[in-house]
Amino acid sequence: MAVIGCGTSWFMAQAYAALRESAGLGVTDPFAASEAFLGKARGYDAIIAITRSGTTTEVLRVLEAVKGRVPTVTVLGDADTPATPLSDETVPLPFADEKSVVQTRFATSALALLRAHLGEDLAKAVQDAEAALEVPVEKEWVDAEQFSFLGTGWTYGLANEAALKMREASQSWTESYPAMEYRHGPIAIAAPGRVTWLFGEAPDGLEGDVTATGARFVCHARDPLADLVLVQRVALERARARGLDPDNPRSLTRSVML
Ligand code: F1P
Repeated sequence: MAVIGCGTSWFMAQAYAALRESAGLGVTDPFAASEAFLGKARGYDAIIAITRSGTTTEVLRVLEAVKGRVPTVTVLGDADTPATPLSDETVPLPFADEKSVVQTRFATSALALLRAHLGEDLAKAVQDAEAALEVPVEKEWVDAEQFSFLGTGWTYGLANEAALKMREASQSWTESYPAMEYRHGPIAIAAPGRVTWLFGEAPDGLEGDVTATGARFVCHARDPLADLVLVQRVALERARARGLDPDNPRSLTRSVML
C-alpha cells in the first residue's frame, strides 16, 4: 500500500505508514504526492490519500492517474471536494475542516482516526492530549533560537510535522531527523539556547550527547501525538511573541494548487 499527501498530510502519511507496517499489515510506503510518480503509484495494491482540502493539485494528479486501476481511500477535512469523485472511498472529518492555513486539528484528527482503524486503544492518547492543552508553554521554548525535532518509526513523521508547524506558524528555524541519525552530523548545531525535542522513547545515550552540548533536551512520557499538540501550542506562543498571525503565514495558502 502507498500513503500519500503534501505538507502536513504527507507527514501524517509517514506516521501512519510506519504504524501500519509495525501492525503487520504489510509493506506500506509513504510518498509526498509530488513524488508519487504515476507509474510507481500504479504498482501498489491500494492507495490512501490524506488531504484536508481535497484540492491539492499533486494529490489530485495521483488520484486521476490511478482511477479505475488501484483502489483509493481519501481522508478529507472538507466535504464534497474535487478529490471526492476521484476516490473509490472517502473518509470525511467534517469537525476537522479548520479555516486556518496552518493545519493543526486536521493533522491530529486524521492520524488519530487512522490509529483507531489499526485497532489502537486511544484512551491514553486522548487523556494526554487534553493534558497537553493545559500544561504551561515554557518561556525557554518561546525564546529558543532553534529547534531540532527527532523521532523513530512512526514518530519520525511527527518530528517532521512539528518542525513544519513551527516554520509555518512562527517562522522559526527548525529541523527534523530520525532520532539516531541526529548523532551523525546534525548534532553539530546543538548549543545553549537551542532545543532538541524527541517524540517517543529516548534511544540510549542520546540525552547525554545532547545535554553535553548545552542544548535543552525535551522528551515527554505522554503519547507522541499528544506531544505534537504541545508543539502546536509552542508555535502559537512563538508567533504571538513575534507579532505574527499563526493562522496566516506569509507566502502560504490554505491549499496549494498549481
Ligand atoms: C496540504 C498543505 C498543508 C499546508 C498548507 C498548504 O494541504 O501542504 O500541509 O499547511 O495548508 O497545503 P491538504 O492537501 O492537506 O489540503
